[in-house]
Amino acid sequence: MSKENTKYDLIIIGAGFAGLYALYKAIKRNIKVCVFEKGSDVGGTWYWNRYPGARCDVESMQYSYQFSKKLEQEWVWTEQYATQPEILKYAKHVAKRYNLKPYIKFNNIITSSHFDKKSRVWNIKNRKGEQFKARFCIMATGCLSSTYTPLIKGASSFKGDIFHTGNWPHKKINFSNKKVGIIGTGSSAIQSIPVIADKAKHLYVFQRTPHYTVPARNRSLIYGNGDNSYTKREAQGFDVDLTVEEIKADYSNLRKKAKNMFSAMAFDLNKKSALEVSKLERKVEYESRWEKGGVPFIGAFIDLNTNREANDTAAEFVRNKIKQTVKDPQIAKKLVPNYTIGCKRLAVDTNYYETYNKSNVTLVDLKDNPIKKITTKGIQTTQKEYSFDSLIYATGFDAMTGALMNIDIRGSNGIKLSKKWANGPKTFLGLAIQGFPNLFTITGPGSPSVFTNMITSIEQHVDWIFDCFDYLYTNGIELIEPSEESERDWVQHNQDIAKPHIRSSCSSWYRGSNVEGKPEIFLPYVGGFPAYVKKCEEISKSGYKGFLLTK
Ligand code: N01
Repeated sequence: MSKENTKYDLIIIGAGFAGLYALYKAIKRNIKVCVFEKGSDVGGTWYWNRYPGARCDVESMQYSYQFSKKLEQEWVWTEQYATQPEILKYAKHVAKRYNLKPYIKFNNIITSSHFDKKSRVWNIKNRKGEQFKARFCIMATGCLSSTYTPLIKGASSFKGDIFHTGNWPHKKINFSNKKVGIIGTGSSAIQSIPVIADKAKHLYVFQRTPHYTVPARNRSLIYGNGDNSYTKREAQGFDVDLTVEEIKADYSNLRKKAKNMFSAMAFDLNKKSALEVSKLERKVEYESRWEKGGVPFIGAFIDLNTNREANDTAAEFVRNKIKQTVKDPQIAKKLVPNYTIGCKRLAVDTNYYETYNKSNVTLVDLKDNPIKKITTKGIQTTQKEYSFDSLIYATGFDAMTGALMNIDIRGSNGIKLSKKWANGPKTFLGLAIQGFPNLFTITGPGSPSVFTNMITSIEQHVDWIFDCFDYLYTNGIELIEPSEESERDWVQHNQDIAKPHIRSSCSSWYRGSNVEGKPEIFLPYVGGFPAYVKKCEEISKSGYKGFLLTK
């Protein structure tokens, strides 16, 4: 086995949107760089999540890179919400357009990354036993890339086909005339259930907690020259879809508006409180957003994420929609969530609730009827055994920390990341970790990441890291890591602002509560994209205050 031991300036782990952009920047700067990628191609989350119905819930005109105006203008999206294959095609296009692939080692699983204090380099090993060295290491391993499969008694005895939505096979799976069981009702399940139900002989949905979802109202994007600018249409209240040419003509304005929003997504946010308007005005606002579709539903009023009473008006509206849509009142009752809306990530769907009106769909409420075990034929609950041909785990991810903790990362004193994070992740800005010099995490825990348009957050992180590289090179600094104090304060600040937030009011992967044994600590930064960017800029402008710099 070859022990390559090649030395790079920079090693990037992961060739999703984060890794690709970091690579692009490294090549531009003539940095000796190498990317390691587990998959056989680029795309990260969009390479793995190929389940039926997978698409993005951020508008495609916004879910794209903005580092190149040319790229922005030339790429053609076809739908309001792009499908997984289209997003993957985009990632491949970017890799080809900027000739990134020669720098990527595919089918390459990194197993360890150890910092050697003496030589000041990271020693990185892959599963084949090959070793590489680098001065800097960027972990572009993704927030939702380590799938979570709950340990259910008897799981290995199931004789049919087993799938996980987050690690879907690369061939077409045909569920026609098949009986299918799906565990979970989060975003992935909500997208796939209607599509699978269209084909399957029977679909059993095993639901532990009902999820809120709003209609996507996905549509084809309109091409053809219009004469209204984005700003003009904005003044009209976004009632009319813009043509793609109109959006592209005013792209920078759209991007600017997005960057001023909590979620780094441009949408119409009502500045009024839900509690200051009449019941009728509330209803009109919710109805209009329900009709327009998508996550902007949660922007109906300014305080839906911060005030429980306000939140309950939106939650009640959706609960009524579920009851109106699902014909069987007993089934509707099971689908109605009783917690705050937007606490778990608000899902966006096409015909989700309608699917429960189909005769080939059975909702199994695990609250009344818990799973006892998985059998050779299906799932045995306390009440009965459900038999099927295929079992799908739509059970989500070991979010934000899983992919990092899966690698044996050791810092300057040999300390293991998994040990340091045993009681929850500790980072400064979600970008860097005390005791782990010259290592950066893109959209790591403690950054806004999953609350935002991910591509925008990725670009902001990568730009910040490369500006930092420039500073280090210019000033002859060899090592950078956060101070203990700045890391401690950032972790504390994160927890302080998360505590009163609606997103802390239920159990979810944001808090690590979905994975058995994972410490419950709020993972993403909940202060919003603009506040976060301001903080990052203050730090870089101050000569990296809060970091220890060693010449
Ligand atoms: O995962 P989830 P996901 N027994 O963790 C259930 C992004 N995403 O893959 O709620 C029975 O949300 C669990 O039940 P409960 C998006 O950020 C984006 O769906 O814990 N059930 C839940 O219902 C999203 O939030 C897009 O009680 C069990 C489900 O499994 C994130 O990815 C599309 C169980 C897991 O839901 C994750 O979504 C898809 C058990 N032992 C995903 N364990 C778009 O852009 C877990 N569950 C549109």
